[in-house]
Amino acid sequence: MAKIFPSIMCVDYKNIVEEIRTLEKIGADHFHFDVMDGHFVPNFTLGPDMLKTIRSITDIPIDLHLMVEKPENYIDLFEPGKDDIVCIHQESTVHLQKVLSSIREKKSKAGVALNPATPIFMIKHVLCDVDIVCIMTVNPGFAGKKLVPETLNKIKELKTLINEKGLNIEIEVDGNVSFENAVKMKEMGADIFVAGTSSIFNREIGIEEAGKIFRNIIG
Ligand code: S6P
Ligand code: MG
Repeated sequence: MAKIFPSIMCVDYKNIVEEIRTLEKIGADHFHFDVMDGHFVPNFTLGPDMLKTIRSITDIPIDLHLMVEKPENYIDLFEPGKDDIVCIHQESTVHLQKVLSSIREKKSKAGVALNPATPIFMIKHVLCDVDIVCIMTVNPGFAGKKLVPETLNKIKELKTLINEKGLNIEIEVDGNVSFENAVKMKEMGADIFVAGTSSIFNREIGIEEAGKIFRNIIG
């Protein structure tokens, strides 16, 4: 079954507890937690203290998306657990294999993310070190950005590679995963859908109703 990872960055912080309860109700599988450092991407978002707060509100595991340079220096700050995913960018460290294997040594799930311009072959030799590959379908840094259409072909290319090699890797898509785009992403082979302002945080529909629509679409 496809998985929904609501993006915590898109929550209304004035009503955070209530919104998290609604997200639990619609069947959130993990909470997607975006971390930005103002260098790797031109923005700042959530940090370790905020993550502690989220963990005090819910037991749903975390999908930690580190959009930071040299993620190896910051992973421990977030105290990842065994059900959590730690996702680092291929472009963010020169020691990709080492950092990915260190995440697994800590017993968390290892994820690698790719910016839209980064080809799939850049991670070919670390596929045995990851549980999840996150295809960024927008340029990272902000919610509410437009899909980069070529990234749809990357999902398909990756799916083919995973099948050929018989690997047990889930494909996550992050960025402008609207109801309409989610259909195309699923067709290409996506398993995990990061839900942001384009879908479940559509304030006109409301989280609960949008969550039902989204679940029906991705199956
Ligand atoms: C973007 C970040 C994402 C956003 C998500 C928002 O840099 O990594 O996880 O939170 O993409 O979703 P939407 O539907 O507003 O694009
Ligand atoms: Mg993200």
